[in-house]
Amino acid sequence: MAIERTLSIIKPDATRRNLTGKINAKFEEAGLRIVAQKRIHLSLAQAQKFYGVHKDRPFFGELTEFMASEPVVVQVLEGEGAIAKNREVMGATNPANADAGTIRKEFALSVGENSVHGSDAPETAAEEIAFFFSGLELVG
Ligand code: RTP
Ligand code: MG
Repeated sequence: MAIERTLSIIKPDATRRNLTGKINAKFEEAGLRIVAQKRIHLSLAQAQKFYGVHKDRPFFGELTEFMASEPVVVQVLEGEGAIAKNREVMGATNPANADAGTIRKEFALSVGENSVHGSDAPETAAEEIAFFFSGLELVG
């Protein structure tokens, strides 16, 4: 399995509840290295651009308003098979369906306020990392 990088976002429901450290511990325990990280407050336009793939879904308004409601922590995680590994550590989108020990099982409030985002494929990971970070900010 190759070393990969993936884009992770700790969402407003989690930053608001001071869960950044506990969530980062889950990533690090799984062997994912945090090679870039910053706290930002997305504008609504930035959230709409980031989630453009979902623009026709019924939850688009709710999702983008939530993501712009309070600060988020955006980060790049690196490791063997990092894209799939991160999604394993995150758990299912709906916390009711997430496995025990996953971030969403332990911390998510609902299917919308589900604490973390993770890229879903190599192409989206590359696009999403470039959306938030310049090459200079990635410290491997
Ligand atoms: P993410 O993109 O945030 O990592 O989550 P995901 O792949 O597990 O889920 P996705 O289908 O890509 O949906 C993106 C985000 O939209 C919100 N959502 N709300 N109300 C709903 O039924 C609903 N469905 C999805 C969630 O915040 C989800 O993470
Ligand atoms: Mg997704």
